Amino acid sequence: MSILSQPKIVAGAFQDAALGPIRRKIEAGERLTLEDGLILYETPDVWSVCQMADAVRRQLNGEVAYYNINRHINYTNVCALSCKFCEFYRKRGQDGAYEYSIDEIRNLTREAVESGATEIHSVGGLHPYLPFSYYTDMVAAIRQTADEMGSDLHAKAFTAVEIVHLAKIAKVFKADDRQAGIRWVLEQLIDAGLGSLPGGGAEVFDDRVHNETHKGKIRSDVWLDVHRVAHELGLNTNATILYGHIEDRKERLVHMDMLRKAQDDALSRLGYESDAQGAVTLTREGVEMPAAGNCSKGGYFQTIIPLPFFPDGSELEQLPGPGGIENLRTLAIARLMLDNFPHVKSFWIMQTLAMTQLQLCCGADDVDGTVVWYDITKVAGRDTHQEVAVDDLKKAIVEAGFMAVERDTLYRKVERNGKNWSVRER
Ligand code: V47
Repeated sequence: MSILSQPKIVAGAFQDAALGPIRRKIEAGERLTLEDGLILYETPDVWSVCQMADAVRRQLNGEVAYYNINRHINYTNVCALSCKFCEFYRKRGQDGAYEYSIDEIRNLTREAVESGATEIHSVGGLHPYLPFSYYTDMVAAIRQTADEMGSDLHAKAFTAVEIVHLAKIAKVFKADDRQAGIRWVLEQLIDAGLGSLPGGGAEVFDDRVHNETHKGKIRSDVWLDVHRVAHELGLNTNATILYGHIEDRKERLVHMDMLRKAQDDALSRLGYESDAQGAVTLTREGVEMPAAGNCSKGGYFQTIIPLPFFPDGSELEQLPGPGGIENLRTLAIARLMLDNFPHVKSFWIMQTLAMTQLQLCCGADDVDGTVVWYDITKVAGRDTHQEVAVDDLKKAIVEAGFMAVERDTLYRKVERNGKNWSVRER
């Protein structure tokens, strides 16, 4: 039976004939072009776009919607960069600037384990003075504290931007052989207990946007290098796109295309066959999803997380930020374009839980998470304590029509008994 034959969302009042050929490509598991992406962005029939994304999401993940119990740690807001979209960074000595000691990281880890968390997600600014050992000590402190408490808590830490910063601090970053320094840093962090890389710092892979909003940060080629080396070392990673500021929709689509090409390479290393254009799609009939968990044969991108721009407090505060329909549409298009990404995550902290519920119906299969403290963006009126109870998360998922399944960082199903948990083997 066609994956689109049982629509969950009835098409709205708008009918756009331009969607027909796209629908047929999706049904055949064919890759969409940038032109297709633009049609999906421009059609007034947004509900059909959402409906197609929902169908693909059900093909890949069935009736399941994942959630996780985690803690985000933003270990410092001191940053050498001054990205225009960011309200989080401070300069050293400035009011509100902070950095956590390793003892504070240990305490936060203890609290996370006590609350039954399966993951610590730790990222921060590019601190100009902390030594390289601070970062390996941080990962080791997370893992050792968890081990002492009998927990398999996963340490997911450091965006690609931080990894390159660490290579510079350790004086191993060479412009003519970038990957060697990146590899060395990742190997040290893996030895200390790092389990995966988050997807932050990607912003929009475009030189114009880079020069206007986050000059000084690594460019797309370096971001992709970090993830490639991580994959080669067997780490799974995530990817983001920060949309709704000065970029245009075509630039978003180019970003998605660059990510799916990088994923083609990662999946090829895992033995997937590509088509004549080098594309590996998971939506083709008979193609299996990559196994959950890290794998010595190589890692891959697990999920794309579309992040809507929050203007408040940033240098781009005059911009309105994306509206609800744009958020739904962008997530749905990410699901349709990124045919080789197993998962699409809705980060409720930036979307709100209500929008996350709608996104579950329009392509998302995953919700991050119980979170607790989050400093990088704040939904209006909230302080940095942003926590959602597990029951509320589950209720939101079930209300959206899905089966709530707890996962660990590597998308293995979690068996839970109160605060104690384990993962089913792969
Ligand atoms: O890298 C910064 C973005 C990212 C703003 O990998 C902003 O599982 C919106 O990457 N408005 C951090 N976004 C968050 C992130 C993330 C979140 C959840 C899960 C995962 C994962 C990754 O937030 C930054 C930057 O791209 N950001 N400022 C802003 N004003």
